[in-house]
Amino acid sequence: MNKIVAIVRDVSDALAECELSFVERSPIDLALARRQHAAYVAALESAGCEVRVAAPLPAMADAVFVEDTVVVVDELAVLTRPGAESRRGEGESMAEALRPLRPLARIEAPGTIDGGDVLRIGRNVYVGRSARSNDAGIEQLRAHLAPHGYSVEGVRTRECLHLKSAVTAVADDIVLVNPRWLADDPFGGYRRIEIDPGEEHAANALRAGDVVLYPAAFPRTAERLCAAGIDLRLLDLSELQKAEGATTCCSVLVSVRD
Ligand code: CIR
Repeated sequence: MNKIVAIVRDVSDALAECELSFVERSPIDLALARRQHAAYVAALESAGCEVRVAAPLPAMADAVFVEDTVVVVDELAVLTRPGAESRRGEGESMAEALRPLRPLARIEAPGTIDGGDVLRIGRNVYVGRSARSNDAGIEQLRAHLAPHGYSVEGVRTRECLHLKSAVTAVADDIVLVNPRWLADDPFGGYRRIEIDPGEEHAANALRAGDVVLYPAAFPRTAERLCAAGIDLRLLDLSELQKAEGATTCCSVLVSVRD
């Protein structure tokens, strides 16, 4: 039997100084952000995940968004080199959390990758060619993953932070897509659910075991997901969304043999 270990990190005191690219800065209620994060962690636990909390980094504004620091597959974990310089100090404590679980590899300069740009569906790995992830980083990721049987394909995005802002997988064969944010679309081989056009940030959903964690802020897209038989756990993530965070970004899920 496999279990899922979910690595998370508490919301930093400095969240209000987060990086922002496509979202206007607005006041963040830190206490509410922490309560919303606690509910997210509880949802992971009730989905059957074993939650482990990485070392706190109170001065690093974006440290709660652990997804960007590492790409995990069954065979190894690749520590990224995030595209935003302010985020490059987040990785070492994630390396500590991952060392017992996977052999570690690293993306080196001049390569950059944000984990939010990396969508794995089975043995297919799609990587956003965004402002955060460059071709050198994608080439290095391919060199780490191809020997283990993964294909790695760059996908151009537009007007959004990461590839997983534009597309995520909600089942083995179903993608949830905002087509307007994809400049390339190699997802024709999957069943597709398009977001409601009035909910442009709605394409980011987190599969955890048999359920999908999803923002309550996108009810019309949620209806489309429910109609397709997806079992949603709705969460209020308003304060993390103000920091341009999404649902996948606050955890790293690692499948581990029990
Ligand atoms: C950043 O711009 O890096 C953070 N404020 C948000 C990162 C969100 N990461 C993600 O969705 N994977």
